[in-house]
Amino acid sequence: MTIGRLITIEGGEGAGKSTVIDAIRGLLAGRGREVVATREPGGTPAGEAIRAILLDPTRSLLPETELLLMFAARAQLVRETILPALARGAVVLSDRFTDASFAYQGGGRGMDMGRIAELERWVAGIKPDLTLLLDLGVDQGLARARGRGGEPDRIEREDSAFFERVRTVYLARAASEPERWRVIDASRPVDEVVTQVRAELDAWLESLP
Ligand code: Z5A
Repeated sequence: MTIGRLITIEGGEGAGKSTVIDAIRGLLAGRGREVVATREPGGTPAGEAIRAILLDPTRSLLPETELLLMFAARAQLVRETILPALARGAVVLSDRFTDASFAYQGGGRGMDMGRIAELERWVAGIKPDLTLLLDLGVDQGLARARGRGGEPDRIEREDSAFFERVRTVYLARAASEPERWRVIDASRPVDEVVTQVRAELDAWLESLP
């Protein structure tokens, strides 16, 4: 029986998560695995409605509201999509997961990490098997995100200091759990980033029982 796996892609603004996910879907499918790609916040009809509230730049949300809405969308995604896909033996590729709550709400907003860990245990209940952190400097990431055009969303409107705290938490989490995380230097051209991600993924897949 094939064992399902959860792979998450994390990073700050404009790190290239969507670009990398598009590139690695084919690699996994080429190995004969069912691939289910999803994103957070969102990924289900209810989760996408919650995402619209979370990112609406005209709304003012308390940090507690923001955190709980992130986990409300996650509860729906885990039970509706991720757990059934893992039970079928699929590889789930998620553009962000619970680590983003530690980085953005814990680091960015300064919320209590213990509370977030409690929510992780209660609401998410699962941890990724592998997490790819696309790391790059805050200024470079913000420049890329702005280069895409369009109005910044509610969270993208935060200042550089907020995103520096987000990056610090991501790097600390990666350093504290190196068997789960792979840190990718995302400041390089897309083809170099994708080549390294493919190599990391190949090595990891080979190492699986
Ligand atoms: N959030 C949270 O606070 N708490 C949580 O628990 C969760 C999320 C789950 C929505 O996430 C927001 O929710 C996010 C975190 C917060 N807020 N912020 N800020 P999202 O993932 O949907 O939004 P995002 O982080 O803003 O993603 P993004 O800006 O779409 O970034 P991306 O997917 O990592 O990048 P991309 O779209 O692939 O690339 C961005 C641009 O750069 C694009 O024009 C690419 O062509 C270009 N690009 C990509 N890679 C490269 C390289 N290597 N070189 C040059 N140019 C590149």
